[in-house]
Amino acid sequence: MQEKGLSENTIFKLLRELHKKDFKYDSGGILSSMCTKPHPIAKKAYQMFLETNLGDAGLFPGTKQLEIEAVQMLGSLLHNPKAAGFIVSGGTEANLLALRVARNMYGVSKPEVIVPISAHFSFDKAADTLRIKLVKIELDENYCVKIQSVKKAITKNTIGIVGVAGTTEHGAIDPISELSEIAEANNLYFHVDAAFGGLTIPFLKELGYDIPEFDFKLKGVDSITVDPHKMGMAPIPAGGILFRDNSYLKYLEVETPYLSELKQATILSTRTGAGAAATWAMLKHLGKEGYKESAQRCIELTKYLAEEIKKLPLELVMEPVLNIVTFKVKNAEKVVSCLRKRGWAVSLPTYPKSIRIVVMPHVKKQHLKNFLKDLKKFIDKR
Ligand code: EBR
Repeated sequence: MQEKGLSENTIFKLLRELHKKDFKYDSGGILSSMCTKPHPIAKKAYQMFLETNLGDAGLFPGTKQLEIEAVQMLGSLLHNPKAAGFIVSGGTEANLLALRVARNMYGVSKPEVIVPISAHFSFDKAADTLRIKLVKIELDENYCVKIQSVKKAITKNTIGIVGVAGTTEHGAIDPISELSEIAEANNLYFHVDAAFGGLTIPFLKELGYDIPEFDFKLKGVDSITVDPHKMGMAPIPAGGILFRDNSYLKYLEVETPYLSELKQATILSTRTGAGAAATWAMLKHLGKEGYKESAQRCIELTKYLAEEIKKLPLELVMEPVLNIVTFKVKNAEKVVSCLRKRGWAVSLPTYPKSIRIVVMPHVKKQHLKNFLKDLKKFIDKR
């Protein structure tokens, strides 16, 4: 650290230089991310609440109210206006909180949680932190968890099951209602990771897409992760964890003697209220209509991209259910690295070897047309 501070001009000159190195959502080059360019109103709300700390919520009762209302709005959308929870740092913290409740609720000495192999790696982090064994279940031909294998995996140590509504790699939706029934029949905790799908599926259903129930409508569902900083268009950090009601929170709370509130449930202690404010602003501003429009746009562009990829001709890994396209390419690593040199960031799923594109709200048709032109060049060259 230098002795004498730099001027504002110099600071911002240096910041701009490094910022230039980053990918920008507006270029369309970011095709691998589940985050997107935050909505201008969400950004404004975020800035307005930059100084707030929900870790000492008694000092910021207005911000706390925004968090409570944001959770209620998300809960209503997911068929449970009584849901209790928090706007946290992201899906990782949300999933960790869900497993923490399950572990503390059941008090089994060697707890096991059943997850599909498609579950996000945040569950590995949560399991390691909480000393839970994850029992990973294989997928069927639609990249959804195999129900029969879930049933077979239940032991006396099993405390919970996780289903994913919008898997990270393929956007597949596990058979949530079957999993919910299994959890109920075996008295197990059931968490739905809808970090990605939770702010898309309800709107696609309203638009007439045939997607089975995945939320609190199903009696066995105890908690849901739904991330405003993914399809919600809020800035990072804004994750969402919803529990069926506030009776779950006692399994998380620790005493916080010197603060303005006596108990705290989240992993982070000092935590921004800006994510809650931005989430609240987005849910209020866009309303169902706005989110429906965004979901429809993304899914239509996804279908366009999938059809064009088939024409190349390349084989899709699966027909898209949500706004993710995965397709098989020979020498995928090489193609990805060529694409990157041309300014396209796409990712390489683990199973099967393929290329993955997430069609987020910042992606425009023209971006996809340009991308397809480059992709064609690279696959022709191989
Ligand atoms: C992808 C996050 C991502 C974001 C990846 C930006 C690349 C980017 N996924 O450039 C599920 C189903 C996920 C997920 C993250 C998480 C963790 C949980 N569940 O803590 O907010 O797809 O990253 O969410 P996080």
